[in-house]
Amino acid sequence: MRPATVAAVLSPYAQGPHAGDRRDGDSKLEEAVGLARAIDLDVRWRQSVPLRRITPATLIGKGVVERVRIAVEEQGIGLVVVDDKLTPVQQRNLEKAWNTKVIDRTGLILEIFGARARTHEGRLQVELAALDYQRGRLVRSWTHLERQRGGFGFLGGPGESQIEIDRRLIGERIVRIKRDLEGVRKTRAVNRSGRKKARLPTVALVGYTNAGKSTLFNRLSGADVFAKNLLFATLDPTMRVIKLPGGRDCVISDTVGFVSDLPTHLVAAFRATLEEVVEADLIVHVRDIAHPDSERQRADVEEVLAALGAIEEGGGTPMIEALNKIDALPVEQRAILQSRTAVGPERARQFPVSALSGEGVEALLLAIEDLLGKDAEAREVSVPLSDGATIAWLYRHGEVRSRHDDGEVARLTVALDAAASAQFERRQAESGTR
Ligand SMILES: Nc1nc2c(ncn2[C@@H]2O[C@H](COP(=O)(O)OP(=O)(O)O)[C@@H](O)[C@H]2O)c(=O)[nH]1
Ligand SMILES: [Mg+2]
Repeated sequence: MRPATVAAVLSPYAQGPHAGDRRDGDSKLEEAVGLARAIDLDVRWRQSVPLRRITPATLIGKGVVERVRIAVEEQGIGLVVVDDKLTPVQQRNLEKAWNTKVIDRTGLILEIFGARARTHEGRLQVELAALDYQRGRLVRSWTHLERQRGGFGFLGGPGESQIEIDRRLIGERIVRIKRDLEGVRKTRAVNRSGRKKARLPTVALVGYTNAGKSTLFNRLSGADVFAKNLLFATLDPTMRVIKLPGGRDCVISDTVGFVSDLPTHLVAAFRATLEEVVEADLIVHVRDIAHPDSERQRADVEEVLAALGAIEEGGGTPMIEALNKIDALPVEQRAILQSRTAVGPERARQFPVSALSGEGVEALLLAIEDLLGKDAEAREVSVPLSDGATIAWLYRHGEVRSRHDDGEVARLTVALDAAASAQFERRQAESGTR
């Protein structure tokens, strides 16, 4: 494994007359650090800076630029993330001032998506967004160079300057990707239904950045992260096979986190990285229940999942919520939450946990097992229509998904949990010996 890049995160926030600005600034910084960690940056220095006015050349003011310069030098920082939008000129000026690489928020998010896009479609979609971003940089950052060079254009056609060639190449690549995407979309549905049958049941963890998905992922898989990372360095580190309490295996996947104020031109790329969620057998929505925006975040996540067709009213993939970070709640609030989820209608849907301490995680695992159990044991059975007792038994103990009566027999697709399934085997064996 290559050593992690030592990074600094600088999070500018608009400072107005509101008392909440400071806290907004803090949670914005926290999120930015969470994003940086998502691509394994080793964040050694972080700071949130109020932006009273914008300095055109560098976005942030002179004093802050100098403070960062010192930190970069002292800590051996190789990359500074500026959690805002930088123009190409600002980015270049900061790189010069700090003598280090600088990326802005969009650049960081694109890095994450690029590292995490798993499907062909996801990769195409991310590349499309990245090219678009690059093209924007190219146009503006090269303009003055071009003027200096006088536009010889000896590399291209008549009168074509380097920037125009680059722009044209990017444009051509974009056209090609768009065409590929069309093709991928057409075959997607077919592939999906074919794949779903042969594999282990999959649980996808979704939620906002910093909700605790990765912490829960590690907790659920009981992983000694360090050792595992070394062992499986070449495997996808965001998927693991875990053993459920009852002994069954399932795959658990840690997905790309939702990001607050996602730049609109990155929405398609983000959704593409969530493709795998659509194919999951169960979605666990990890929520930071101690976050002040917890409810709004929940609504956001559900809206996106619904738009992807991952969850639907009265169908689709089952979803439960892990209400994470209960250890960070005030004692009374936590008690209320725990009693509500112990008896209320939320009982089967919401599970208070602390990924950090492990509290509640066993109950969550049992719920996962229960929900997967129903799905995985779906099977097809044929019962003589004369055997009304068995048919009635299947309706009572299982979930009948489909039924075709075919002459003398009823052909049923029925989902049975492990216990019901065993019982059914016994019934069949008994009726066979009669
Ligand atoms: N207090 C508390 N902090 C947690 C808990 N779970 C995760 N965190 C912290 O929240 C931050 C983000 O966690 P992480 O797992 O990286 O979130 P992700 O972005 O959703 O993968 C880290 O600083 C974790 O230590 C929890 O149950 N309680
Ligand atoms: Mg994570």
